[in-house]
Amino acid sequence: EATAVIFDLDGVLVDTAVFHYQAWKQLAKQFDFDFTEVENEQLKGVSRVDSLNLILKWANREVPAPKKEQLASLKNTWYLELVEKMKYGDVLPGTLDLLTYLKAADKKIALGSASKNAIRILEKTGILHYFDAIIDGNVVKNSKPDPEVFLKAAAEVGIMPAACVVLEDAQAGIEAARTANMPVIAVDKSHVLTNYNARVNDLSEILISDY
Ligand code: B16
Ligand code: MG
Repeated sequence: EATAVIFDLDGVLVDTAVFHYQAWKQLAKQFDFDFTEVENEQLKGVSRVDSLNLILKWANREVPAPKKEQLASLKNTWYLELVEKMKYGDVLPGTLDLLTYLKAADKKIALGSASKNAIRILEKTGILHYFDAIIDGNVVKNSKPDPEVFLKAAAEVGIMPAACVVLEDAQAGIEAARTANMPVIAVDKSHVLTNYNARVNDLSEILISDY
């Protein structure tokens, strides 16, 4: 039975992927690249700088480092404008029930996200107070599939990796959890992920006592 649950953010708790998509699309337009949802899929769980590098590669563009920083920060400004429109309770199906259940059952709740905007998003949607530990893009050196983010989360809540369960919507996150020796439940409506221990369409399908 899991003693701690480590949540990915984007695609598991909140639907911010659509905001990332809009902001990247707007940025790509600046260099005449038509960024589509197919490419956006490949950016799930990928850090901001790695995402920009991929888009530049797809667009066949080379830009110097300072310009890259400028582009990433412009994208983030646009992204945050969309995040600011989020409201209390703007979370994916099953999120509030699961967090409430876990709290009542005295399980540790941690965040393991690549995002540098994680705390703002948890605040805006009203779920920040549930978390015992927040490990995000500001704390982690090596992005998923490196297990660092989940190992740090487990350490911070004081639970052995094997007694944690990870909830993820990206393949890189699943690999990170496996390498961390943690069971992982894929949140994967579209059946595109592999190598997980269990799969759900969304958090409303999770009976955490099973893990
Ligand atoms: P930011 P997750 C990831 O969140 C997103 O899936 C990915 O698309 C994004 O580029 C990354 O966070 C970084 O986000 O620009 O806010 O730092 O799924 O790891 O919670
Ligand atoms: Mg995700």
